[in-house]
Amino acid sequence: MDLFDSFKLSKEEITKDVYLLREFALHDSEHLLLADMRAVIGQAPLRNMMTPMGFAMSAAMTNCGELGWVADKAGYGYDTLNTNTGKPWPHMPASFLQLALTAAAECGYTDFVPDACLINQYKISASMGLHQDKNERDFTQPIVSVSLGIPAVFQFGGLKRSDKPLKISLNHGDVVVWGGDARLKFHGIMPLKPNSHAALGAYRYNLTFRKAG
Ligand code: MD3
Ligand code: FE
Repeated sequence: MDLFDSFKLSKEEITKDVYLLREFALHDSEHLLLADMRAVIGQAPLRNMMTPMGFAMSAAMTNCGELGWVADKAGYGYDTLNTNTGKPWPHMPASFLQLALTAAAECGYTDFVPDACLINQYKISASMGLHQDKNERDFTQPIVSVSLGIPAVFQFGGLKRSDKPLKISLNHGDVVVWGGDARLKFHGIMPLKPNSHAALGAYRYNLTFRKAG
């Protein structure tokens, strides 16, 4: 009998190459994860970036790790510096890296080492339209996403924007690993419904781990 016997891993392949690990982020060290997230946000404040089209995104964002995802007039992509502070992004906390590595390994991605973690903060009614993640160099590397705070409905479509998306609810602590054929599929977040979470208030946070460089 060891500590790990007390938790039965829930892993479901919801559609090809998309693994949902319900509450996976709660088993390790949830409190450390939340404290580390607050510390990153303290060093690199969340802000609503502007798209190249001149629209403010409704999710507020920041990053940690070697590279950070940014949107500005020049386009979308990864940068080693936070343009708001002129400084490098905060280091990826050990609790973040540990969670991303263990989740990826559970799904067969044993050599995934993320160099970027995008933090998205959604307030009530914020959303993210259907899009593809294609600013990374190597699409054979998976993406690990961690949902925290109030629930959201995630939409997962196909390789064409017009493909009818599947909808799933993502709750506090849920982790999703996307790889293989799922890596370039359209996805988005429906507008958040009013709700509240004991530790995080009326917000949803998403940590998205990527090997970008
Ligand atoms: C499916 N974020 O930041 S994470 C994003 O909940 C983004 O904040 C959403 O989409 C969020 O780009 C969804 C889940 C996710 C991330 C990357 C994917 C799903 C993905 C890449 C390919 C397919
Ligand atoms: Fe995305």
